[in-house]
Amino acid sequence: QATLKERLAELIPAEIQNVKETRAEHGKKSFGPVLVDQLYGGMRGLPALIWDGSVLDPEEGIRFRGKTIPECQQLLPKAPEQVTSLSKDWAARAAIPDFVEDILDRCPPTLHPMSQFSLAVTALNHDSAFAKAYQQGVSKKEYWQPTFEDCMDLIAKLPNIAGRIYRNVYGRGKLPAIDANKDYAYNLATLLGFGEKSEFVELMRLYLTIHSDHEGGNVSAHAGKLVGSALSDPFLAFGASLNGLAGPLHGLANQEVLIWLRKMQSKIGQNASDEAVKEYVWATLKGGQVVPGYGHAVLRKTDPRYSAQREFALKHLPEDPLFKLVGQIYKIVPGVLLEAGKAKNPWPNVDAHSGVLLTHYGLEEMQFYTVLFGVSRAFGVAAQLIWDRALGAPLERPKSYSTAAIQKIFKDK
Ligand code: FAM
Repeated sequence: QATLKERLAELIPAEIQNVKETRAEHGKKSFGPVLVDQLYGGMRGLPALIWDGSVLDPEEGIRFRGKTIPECQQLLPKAPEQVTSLSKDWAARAAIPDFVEDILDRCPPTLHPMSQFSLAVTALNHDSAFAKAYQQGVSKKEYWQPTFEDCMDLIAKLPNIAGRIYRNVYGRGKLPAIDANKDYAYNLATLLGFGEKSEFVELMRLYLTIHSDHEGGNVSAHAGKLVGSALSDPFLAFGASLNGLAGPLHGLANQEVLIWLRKMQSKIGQNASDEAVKEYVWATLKGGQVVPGYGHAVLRKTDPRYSAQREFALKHLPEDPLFKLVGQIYKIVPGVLLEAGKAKNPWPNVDAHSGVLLTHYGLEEMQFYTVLFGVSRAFGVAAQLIWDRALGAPLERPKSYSTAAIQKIFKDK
């Protein structure tokens, strides 16, 4: 049974050849015009990155290595020995340095969990295998190996970092030890204090999978890729990802959804009528705020990551009042967003549902939700960093223009 690293070493040469042939045949071909609006409009739809790990179709949603979420749920994990050996490897790498524990312990509980998370991850640069190898003059062809080691260490250390932040900020006492005979999701759940709730462990397995990657262009994946392209090690690169994920329009939305739902309940009650809910949604829009958990830069249909969570809720918590409210919102918000006429996608995204599931099992501290999103997103960012180094992805350096230049270039066109 090949280890993950041995399997990668087998796959890389063929992919290098595949890219070489693709560039030889198509390298000089054009996608077509780049519009001035794309420079001002956040590069929407701009062909700019390569990433094979996942592809996002606006209508269908995400495919991980070509498989939809339902297909993944059918197929994984059918190779328990692969999972077991990886779980054991991560358990063996899980401890974090004392000084990183001290950094976390010195953070005031008022420092947002995402800022604490980013501090700790950046500090792991202290023991980076890639940084060390680079100083020792590692050859470019070998970059992917120390990158792989750092990525395994990064993923392995996240449950202890997340667990320590959760227990420090919310006063949950000492961390339990990692169990080398249990999988990653079980250990994460246990470090948070929910390991004895088997349904919560099952929720962690779903949660960690569906948040892991969402194509290469979302802020956290793209930030990691960009910073990694400067040969900043995976800890520095993923620190950048986390700082992007902490944005309310990106990963912080799962916290914002719960805050918005709670504000709505305090304003219009626990069992409000559709009319009252609709009025509240309009009030949010008229107040110049966004409805968190709805819309998407690429999706134009309900996010399959939302649907997968809805199925879990229908199976495990059909009577949960907050789950019912999310269902009521789902009936009302798209119509309002369509009527308001601005959002290109009126449907829910992954964040519209995630906090409701966590709350049901007692993880009610919504300021912590994006930390869990970050633990999961590490899997996608790590995979990209390893493949980018394996394929020799160069420094990313797009061209910027001044508005004066735009006016000059296009004034007679
Ligand atoms: N509520 C209110 N207005 C919205 C909206 C929403 N849910 N979604 C989009 N709009 C507005 C948007 O603000 C923009 O208005 P302005 O022209 O005044 O700036 C207009 O509709 C056109 O925006 P768009 O092209 O439809 O969306 P973008 O691609 O610019 O932005 C999102 C995409 C996700 C940032 C946007 O839908 C949004 O702000 N959603 C709410 C926050 C959220 O749920 N983010 C999480 C996204 C999730 F996928 C993730 O990353 N975790």
